[in-house]
This record gives sequence, C-alpha cells and structure tokens, in this order.
Amino acid sequence: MTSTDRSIAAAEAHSAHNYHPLPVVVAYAEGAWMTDVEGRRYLDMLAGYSALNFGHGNRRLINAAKAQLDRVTLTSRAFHHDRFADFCAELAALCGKDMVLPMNTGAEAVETAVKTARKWGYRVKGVPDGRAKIIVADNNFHGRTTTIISFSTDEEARADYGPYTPGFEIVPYGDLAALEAAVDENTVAVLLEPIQGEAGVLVPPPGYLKGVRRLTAERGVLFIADEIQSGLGRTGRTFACDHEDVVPDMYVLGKALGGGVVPVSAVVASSDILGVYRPGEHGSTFGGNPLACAVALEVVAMLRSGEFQQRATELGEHLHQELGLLVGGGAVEAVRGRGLWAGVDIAPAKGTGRQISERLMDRRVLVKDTHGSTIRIAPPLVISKEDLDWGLDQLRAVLA
Ligand code: IF1
Repeated sequence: MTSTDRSIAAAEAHSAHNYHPLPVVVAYAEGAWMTDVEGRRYLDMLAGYSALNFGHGNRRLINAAKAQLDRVTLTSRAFHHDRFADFCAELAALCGKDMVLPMNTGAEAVETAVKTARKWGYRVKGVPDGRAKIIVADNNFHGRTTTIISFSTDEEARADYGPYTPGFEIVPYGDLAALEAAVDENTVAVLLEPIQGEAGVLVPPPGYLKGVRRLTAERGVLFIADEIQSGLGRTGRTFACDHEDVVPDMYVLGKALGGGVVPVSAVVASSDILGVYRPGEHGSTFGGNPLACAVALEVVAMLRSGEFQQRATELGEHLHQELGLLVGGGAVEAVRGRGLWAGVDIAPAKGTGRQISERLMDRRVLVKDTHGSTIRIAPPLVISKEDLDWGLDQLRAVLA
C-alpha cells in the first residue's frame, strides 16, 4: 500500500464524504506546482478555485504572514489592532469605496451582503419590515449556508436542507428584461456573479452588467457583485466588473484576498450603505484579525501595481487562443471565459469531466471538472508561459 493509498483510506475513514477528490495527496507546493507524498510534481490549473491567484508559497505573502505571527494573530473585534485600519482603508481604496466589513469565508461575506442589503432596505429605502426581496440569477453559486442554498438552482447543493430562507427571486442570468420585470417596490438588491464560476465560467452578454447597473441605479436597488472568484486579477482586471466599466454598490470579495494563506473575505461599499450598522448588529470572531489583515494588505499592495492583471490579460489571450483552436475538432464543443479563466465543454464522447480530470492527473496536470463534462482552467496568475503551454499540451494529448 503506497502512502497515497494509506492517506486516502484514512481520510475516507475519518471525514464526511462531502467531496470526491482526485486520488492525489499533496505535500508541498510552490508557484504553480504541487508535489505529492510520492514526490510527483503536478501543474496546478485550479489554484484553489482562484484562491491561489498569487501562486503557492508566494514569498511576499508568506513573509507578511511570518512577520505577523510573531506580533499578534488574534484580538477579536472587542479591541482595535494596528493592522485593521490600514487593511480597511487600503482595501476600500482599491475598490473605490470608503467602508469595509471584514469576514473570513466567501459565504460569510455573501451572507453579510444579504444582511446589509436587507437592513439598508428597511432603514434607508423604507421597505416594510420583513418584505425585502433580493433578486439572484439561475445557476448561481454564492456559497453553501442554508440561506445561500435557499436561492440555489442546483439540486445537488440544495436538496434536503429545507425549510428554505424566503425573500429571494430567481431570474435567468444575462436576461435584462426578466430582471427589469422582477424588480418591484420591495426589491432591495440584485446579487450576481459578474462571470458565473461554478455554472461553467459563463460570461454574460456584452452590456448586461452595464444594463444591471443602470436599472438598479434607476430603481433604487443595490447592485451586489460577488467577485469572490472572478475578482482580484483572475480575468485580467482587478474586478470582472471593470471589463464593462461597471462599479457595483457592494463588492463581495474572498478567496484570493487571503492569498491562499488564510481565509479573508469582505464586503466593500460606500458609507451610506455600510453605515447602516450599529455595534452588536453583526460580527465574527476571526473577521479582520491581525494575521488576515497583514496578508490581505500585501495582496492589495500586489494588486495596486497591476502586474498580475497584466499577466492574466496577456497569458489569458494566449490561453483562449489555444483553447479556441480545439473547438470544432470533435473533442471540445465550446470554450468560455476571460483572462486566465476558462470553462471547456468536452464532447461527452470523449468522456466526463471527471474522466478528463483523471487523465490529466495521470499527465501531472490538476484541474477540476464542473457539471457534466465541463472542465475549469484557472491556474495561478504567476504561471509561466512555458508551463501554461506544457499544460495545454497535456490537454491536447488527453483529448486526441
Ligand atoms: C465548494 C467554485 C463552487 C464562489 C463564489 C461565493 C463562494 C464561492 C462566486 C463561497 C466558492 C468554491 C466553493 C467550493 C468550490 C468552489 C466553487 F465555484 F469555485 F467552483 F463550489 F462553486 N461566491 N466557491 O465561487 O466561498 O464560502 O467557499 O469561501 O464549496 O465546493 P467560500
């Protein structure tokens, strides 16, 4: 029995089977590469679902974390600490906003955005108590809490978790007319991913985001952009909304905000929205902790230079050019995405997404399939062009 087999058997014996991971046991990682317990190296083309935009073991992020570990790691929000104000000010400035509410996971930030929109609806917009409505898109993915899966259209994520949280209406993604028809006097927000990740890296029709922005501004409804996966450089811009020069009322951030080192998430908005909170009305034990702030401050500094956005743009153009050549050859039915992010629909005759992922794993490339036979490609933004090309060679070989 190899150490891989032993590790997997123990994991299966002692953990809930809420995932079906590929049979690889990672022990080390650096840059775009991971090494398993047998010493085999793999090219990481998933990057922790975009939490690892800056690569594994990013020296600036590890050093920021190491330095903070010897200072103070947790105070709770019962007291201030010397990284908190800088983190909030710098992150707000990156977003062109003036207030931040820090949390830890993406789902917590989405929940915070939902609570903020409802509270704003009652205290600012004047919606009758308990009547606030939030509009979401079909095939959304915003996390796995009971409220968030209450508005999911994915039966696998939603089944057997009732009773469900009311107050949400689902409209088709990309359909502005349907959205306009759904907005009423009790609508407090529209919550959207600017590009739908789990749905298969779905880019909305050109002009959709601009239309949502115009409609929500006209109707006094908050536009909440869930940029947890699409944001922080992944699509070649700081935010996916930037591709349409759209500024939402609330940015919901997570994943790469913690640099792949610690969980860091946040809602970022203007003070006339986040100013609705009074002490004691929301919170989190770890939200905005010193270690999280130290790492996230370094992430914000790295994004300020624009180098990661530039890399994702240039390498992304190359990625999509190469993937585009595969369409129509019988193996790939469609490719979608932006920057260093692509959803590749494999022809079912070539195998399921899982089977393709396993064949790629045998060739030392790690990706994740999503529904059916789509694989998601999202390498760390630090990947070299040579490594990206090597990864594409393995995909072409698997599909040949
Ligand atoms: C899993 C994918 C799924 C997200 C967006 C909020 C969250 C996520 C746009 C919640 C998290 C993760 C969760 C992980 C797999 C992955 C994922 F889309 F990235 F592929 F599931 F859909 N908004 N996405 O993508 O953030 O609470 O996880 O920090 O749950 O299997 P979280």
